Amino acid sequence: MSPTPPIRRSYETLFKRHLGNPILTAEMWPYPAHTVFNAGATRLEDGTTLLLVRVEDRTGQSHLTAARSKNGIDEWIIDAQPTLAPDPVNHPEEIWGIEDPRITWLSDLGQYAIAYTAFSTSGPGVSLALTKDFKTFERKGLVMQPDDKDAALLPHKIDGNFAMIHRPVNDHGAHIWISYSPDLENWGQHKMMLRARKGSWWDANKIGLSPPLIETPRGWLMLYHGVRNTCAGSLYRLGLALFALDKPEVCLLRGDEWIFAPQTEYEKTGDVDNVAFPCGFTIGADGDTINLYYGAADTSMALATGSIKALLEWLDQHGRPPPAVLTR
Ligand code: BMA
Repeated sequence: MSPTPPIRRSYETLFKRHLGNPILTAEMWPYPAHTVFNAGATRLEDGTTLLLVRVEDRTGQSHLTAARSKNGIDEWIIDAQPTLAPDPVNHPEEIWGIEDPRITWLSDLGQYAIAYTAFSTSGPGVSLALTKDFKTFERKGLVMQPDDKDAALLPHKIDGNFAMIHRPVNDHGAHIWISYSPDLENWGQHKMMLRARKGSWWDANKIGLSPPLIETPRGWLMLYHGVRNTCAGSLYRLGLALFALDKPEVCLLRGDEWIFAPQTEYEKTGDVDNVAFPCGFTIGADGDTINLYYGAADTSMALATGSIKALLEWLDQHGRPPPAVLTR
């Protein structure tokens, strides 16, 4: 029998905001930019933290630009020009810009995979690009047709196939799915991973993957955003779930409560108020610290740190296997 959880006097703080937030703003950009947010993140071989930042200009369209820092906190060196710009001539699906990249190091290929939103005239879809150095890119093109977004690859193959998480939308809702591919181009074996809940739940209206999954000995840890529509607009908050290592579509535990929500001025006020939207993380040298990079109010970039161990402990106390159908 599991031990009785201690009585709670307040909610746990699982992610601590960096006091210097926001860590990246449009004012720091080497060229005109309106907002900088929703960056993918990775740590390069030499220890440098690289953020691939979504930059929106005054046309309203977005491109991606790399910012590099030795400590992942400050002294960012930002590319002087867009690092990955939309290419509507060869990729018409990018006509209205490219957004929200998630980066995964694929050890099988010795390359980084970037899954990003391509904003086409039919809506947002998922595109993939590969790179070794964040200077040159091999575009794989649109791999999931609109409406689909919030995608990231798993870092290694599952049963001989690449795996990608994504969030298609249809009349039946916006839920998180996983699909498999032998070659990163042909995708199949589509499986539902996690459903948006209903009614008054904090994650009732839409859910989507936030950063790529975090691999732990106990399973794949997922931070996902849940959206609740209110009369005052949408609220974006973060929840936690754990999936089986060998069968990532199997959810082992899902927390009922959100664990992170817009609270500070830079998260509550901006182009889109009340948004905390992480698209990337790095792991600290201790193997436990999560540096979570998130877009704040679709305006700037912020950083918060958490612990894998603490997240798993929280899920043990506050999570449960999801029922087959969530109608409550
Ligand atoms: C989502 C995405 C994000 C954005 C968020 C809040 O649907 O488009 O890029 O940060 O909405 O506006």
